Amino acid sequence: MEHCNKLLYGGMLSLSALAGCTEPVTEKPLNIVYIMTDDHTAQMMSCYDKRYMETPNLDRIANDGVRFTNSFVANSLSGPSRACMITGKHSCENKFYDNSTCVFDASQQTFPRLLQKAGYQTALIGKWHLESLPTGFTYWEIVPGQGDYYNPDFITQTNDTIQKHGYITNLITDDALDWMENKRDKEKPFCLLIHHKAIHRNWMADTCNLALYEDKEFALPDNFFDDYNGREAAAAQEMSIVKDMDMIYDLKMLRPDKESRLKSLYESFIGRMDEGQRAAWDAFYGPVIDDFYQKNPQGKDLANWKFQRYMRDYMKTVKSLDDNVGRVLDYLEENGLLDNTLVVYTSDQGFYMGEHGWFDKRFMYEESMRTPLIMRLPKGFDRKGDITEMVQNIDYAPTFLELAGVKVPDDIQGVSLLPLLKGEKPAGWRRSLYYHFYEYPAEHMVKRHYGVRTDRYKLIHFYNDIDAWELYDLEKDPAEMHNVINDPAYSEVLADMQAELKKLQILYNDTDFVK
Ligand code: SGN
Ligand code: CA
Repeated sequence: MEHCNKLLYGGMLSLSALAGCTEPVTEKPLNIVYIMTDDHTAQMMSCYDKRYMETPNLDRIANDGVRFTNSFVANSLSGPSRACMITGKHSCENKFYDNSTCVFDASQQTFPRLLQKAGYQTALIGKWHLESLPTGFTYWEIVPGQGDYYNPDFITQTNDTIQKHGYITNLITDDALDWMENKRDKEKPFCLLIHHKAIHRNWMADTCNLALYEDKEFALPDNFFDDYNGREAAAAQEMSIVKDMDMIYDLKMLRPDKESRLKSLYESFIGRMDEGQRAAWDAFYGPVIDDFYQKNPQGKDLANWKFQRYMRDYMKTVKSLDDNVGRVLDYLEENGLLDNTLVVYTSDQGFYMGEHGWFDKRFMYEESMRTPLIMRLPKGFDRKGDITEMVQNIDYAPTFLELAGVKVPDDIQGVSLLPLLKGEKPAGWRRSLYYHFYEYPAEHMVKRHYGVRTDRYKLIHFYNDIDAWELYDLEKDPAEMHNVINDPAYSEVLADMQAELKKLQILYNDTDFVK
């Protein structure tokens, strides 16, 4: 019966073959539902990490499908990461290097454009962040820039800006369900990108979730009070929970007699709320604010207080997301779409939950270079459980194209994950990943760097106004606390990693940086 489970090429699933090896009577093309959040890190998903919170709907995807345990981005920042994902190319090739100076060249090749050309209905809903308007979509509705949590504006396909009433994660999902139900051509296969604003800073929960997790206390990560010894660039960042997290904007401790750098930004965000939303917000935060200023914690007590509030706000924001992923899964199930749809859940990068004392991302260190990646597979794909091969967000484009039966253009730098999803163990899978971060000088002051990661080692070069190399042995030092660049015991590893780095820079055309 082996052939009964075989996927036919051309993005078609032979249903009759699956049913009983008779002559094909009908073929259903495969759809793609790609859900991407912003700054949702694997530590905060129970299918990856049991320490903090339950995410039952995300776990449904992982339990019914696959979980990638070594999934990474190429440049840990929103716009660049999205550009890598949509083009299948590193930043040096798609030319969207950073959030602050770049505009995406929307005439370039992207997987939605190729899918649309091949007859797919393509849709994009939510955060886009590439500065130019989307191309290659049958339907789109995006939020301007980062978007707002409450009563957000949306830019429509006619280039109008409309304000919707409600909480962003619900509204994006409403729009996605409405498109699947009412707006698409149901005769055609579809590719729907649902791009959430959540879990981005400043982690504003929906009013119905404000009371959650308040009884939870979390242990500080072991390296929360990192001294950054031997890591000059790590010492220079401005993303410390203790030093840089804003008491009012991030931690919501608004009081008329208190000031902070980002107070006015926070006021503009809560200024978007209607009376009911604002009353619920104040009813929750009022007592927390009073208690905080009365106790006035200092030093390590204040650090711990900030960490607990950060964790709880973040988790409440994830809760809405998880519920809304559940709505999408239910819709697909109820409408008989699960069997011929690939459902992908990922984030535009990982995030620090207090590791090294940080929030934010950007660094090539593990927590931000990693990104969650789980998939529910269409019928006919046998793989279940963990996929341990190293994958990167440049791989999504070729995967989706191959799934749809569209030829993967030669200039795409990612590799299709389809063989892995079919349960094959491809010989000669890549042994290393390339990374390059450019946004500096900028917010959070993470210096420019590039590097290479293998399954065991990581080599990083920080450059521009610094010239610092770092080498980590991830097996012995998974938290990346000991830079062994000058340790003679690692001289052979270093030579090998330098050669690997050069190889990747040539392979991906990042040749200005070859040493
Ligand atoms: C905003 C945030 C930063 C964050 C960047 C990039 N500041 O500028 O903390 O690093 O976005 O995030 S805020 O004061 O506006 O909240 S990204 O995920 O979009 O790249
Ligand atoms: Ca992001």
